[in-house]
Amino acid sequence: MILVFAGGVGAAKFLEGLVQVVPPEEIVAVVNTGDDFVLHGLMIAPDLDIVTCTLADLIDREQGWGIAGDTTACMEWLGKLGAPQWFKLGDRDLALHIQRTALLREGWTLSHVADHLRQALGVKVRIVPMSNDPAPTHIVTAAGEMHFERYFVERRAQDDVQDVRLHAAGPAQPTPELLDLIAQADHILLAPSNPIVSIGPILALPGVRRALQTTAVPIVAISPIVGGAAIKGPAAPLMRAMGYEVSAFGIAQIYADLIDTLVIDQLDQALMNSIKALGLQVVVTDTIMRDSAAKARLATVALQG
Ligand code: FO1
Repeated sequence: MILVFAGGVGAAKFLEGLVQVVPPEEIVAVVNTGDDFVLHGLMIAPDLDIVTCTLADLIDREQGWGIAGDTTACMEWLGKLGAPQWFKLGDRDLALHIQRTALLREGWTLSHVADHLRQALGVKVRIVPMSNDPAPTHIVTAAGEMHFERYFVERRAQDDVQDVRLHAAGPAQPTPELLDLIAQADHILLAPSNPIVSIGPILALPGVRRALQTTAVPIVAISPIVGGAAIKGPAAPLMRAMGYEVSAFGIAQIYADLIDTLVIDQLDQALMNSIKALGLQVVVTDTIMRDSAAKARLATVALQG
């Protein structure tokens, strides 16, 4: 079994590569829930939905989130009725949140809901939330402390980041099966997601780092930073705020005590020796997932790492 630590868009694209090179039934994605929040009275789970809808080939590929060709009738009426409009939710997207919220209210765990939704959408990869407890990521800025999505979407990541608070609602436990999945995995991959607010929340769960450090299985991470910049999302300001250089070397520093191999882009070839000096193996390749073949190639390289 191949266990992939996943955030949102970058991880979803990487998983689209992985399913081309190994049977999807052999893949388990453990997904960040730090972005989850309540809006319109609904339990929104951005990374779970991005991974699920991408693997279902339903995703809006322009945005990387939301459902392709979705309509916005409900959002328009929500606006007419005075509801917040800053987080764009299409009609089919809302159906996911309505059903998730209904099942959670009936007492289902988030894991059970995520598994039900991915099966309903025909996804063969197992999708496991990192925790069944609320584990919101808050960003501390000069304008105050706020949920990640308010910082990133509502306020367009304009605020200076002073700190990042993971699991800001209090102690969160890993999903019960997560530590077993780590122990049973034949490959453990950290997808090219934001190390601070996408992979970080998973690693911060009690027992996860220790489980990764004690498994004999090689742990391979793919750098989401190429040529000193993130392909998508706020990794740069968040890495800077946490005192890391915004580069593949910064990624290596964040993961140095956990991983065996870091896959970096050929643009970052010059960083190879400084990353090796941290005790890591380095694989240099084209990590830009510009098309299906590129995604499959990257997945193959990561599995060989
Ligand atoms: N990101 C935005 O920048 N603007 C949006 O309006 C937006 C809506 C949205 C709806 C559903 C969903 O699953 C994700 C959505 N995202 C939106 C993406 C999201 O903010 C981030 O990509 C993830 O939380 C980070 O991985």
